[in-house]
Amino acid sequence: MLRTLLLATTAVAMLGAAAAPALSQTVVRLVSKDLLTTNSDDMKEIEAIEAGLKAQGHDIDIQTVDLPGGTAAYVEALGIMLLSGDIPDIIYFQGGDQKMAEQDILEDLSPWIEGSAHIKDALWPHNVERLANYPYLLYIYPPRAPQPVIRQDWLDQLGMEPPTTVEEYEALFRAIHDADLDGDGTPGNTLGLTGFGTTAELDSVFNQAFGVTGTWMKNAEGQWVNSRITDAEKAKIGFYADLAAKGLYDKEYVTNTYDVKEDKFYTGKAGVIFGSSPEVIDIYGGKMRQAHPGEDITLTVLPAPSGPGGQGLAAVDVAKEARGFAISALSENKEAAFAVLDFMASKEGQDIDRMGFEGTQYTKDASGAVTFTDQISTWYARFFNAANWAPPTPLLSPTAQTALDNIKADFTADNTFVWPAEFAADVDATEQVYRAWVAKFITGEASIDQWGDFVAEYNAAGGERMAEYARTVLGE
Ligand SMILES: [Ca+2]
Repeated sequence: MLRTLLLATTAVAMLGAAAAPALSQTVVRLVSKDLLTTNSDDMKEIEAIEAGLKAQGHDIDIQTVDLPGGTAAYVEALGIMLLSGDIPDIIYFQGGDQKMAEQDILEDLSPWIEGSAHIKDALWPHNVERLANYPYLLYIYPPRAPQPVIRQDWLDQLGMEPPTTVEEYEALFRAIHDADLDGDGTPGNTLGLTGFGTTAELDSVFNQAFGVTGTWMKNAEGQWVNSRITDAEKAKIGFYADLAAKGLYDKEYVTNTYDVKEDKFYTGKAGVIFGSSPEVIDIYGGKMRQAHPGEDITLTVLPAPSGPGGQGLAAVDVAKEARGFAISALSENKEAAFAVLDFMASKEGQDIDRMGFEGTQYTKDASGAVTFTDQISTWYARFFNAANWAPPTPLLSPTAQTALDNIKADFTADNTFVWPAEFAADVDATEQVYRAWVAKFITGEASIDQWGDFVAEYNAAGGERMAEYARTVLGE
């Protein structure tokens, strides 16, 4: 009996020895928004990532944590989980990261990235600057830079080229308005341009044109002031208001939701709208073709115009990433956690994350040439959009590729910074004052001659206090 037991024990011990490699597998816990065990595509991708890592000598079991979707619900649930002491190795933040960084819960990623095999080559220029200012979040995507688009067949009908100056933009909006491009028999009922919520999209191409070079600018006395209250800003808002007064820009932009904005474009009630990213511009093109079956419609990206103050896409906030992946400073598996992120920035990782799966999102012929299927239209990257990755077959239309090339060619860093918590109320109040006055100028409720009233209200709402602080940060 004893002998049998000993033999059995030995057998187990030997089995254990034989299975020893399995013990070297590292568990990495990962929490990310909308990455769920109930989503079969998510789990298929995680399995492919594990297999890809294993092929490179990293035996890692990635265990995902399910949290509610929706930004507010995710941020709240994540905060509760972290404060309870349950801190996964890799954490995706979409807000709420600063207080975790302040409590030393987030790993400084700088040395890891410096020693990385892939991430350091995959970063976009603004990522490099944001990481230098705040080394806790990694979010490898091109910066958001809304760009205007128009139906190419409408440009052709007008016999016009894409506008390259502010004056040519107005001339294009005027031509769209005066023609009957939507063909309803009534000229004058199509807007040149529409938008939604705020004028932030327009600023993307008009800020530099009017000399709004960044968040902080020097006034005539050589002092830093918020660009919101400068003469350059006044000239830009005056231009928007003038377009609206002439019926060329949509006075209803404040109440338009994004789908109302899009609908006006697809139905011919507006000639130009802004797309927030190259991918979104392709979605607009697809929806436009759906709305007009049988017509061969392509969209054209319009360039950032030159104006009295310059030319280019708006400066990009590089104070910190607003969202992204962090590694827990308390993790016992930092090397494995970073290996996962580094793999996602590699060619193998990007092939999975950006293209999905052979036989579903794409097919390969005998020569290895890749053809994307319709399924690719609903596929999205769960991790990164690496600056140095190129698909084997174009993923973007030529139009969207133009938008991406513009973003790559035209990066300017903004001089904004992260506000200390005690300025939160001032930041909110001044932004509200600004948005309210811009709406009043554009709807005609206020005249641009009342600019001084706006500046006084802005400064009283916290603008003066903010500027004083900014001068201590920005120096001479
Ligand atoms: Ca019409």
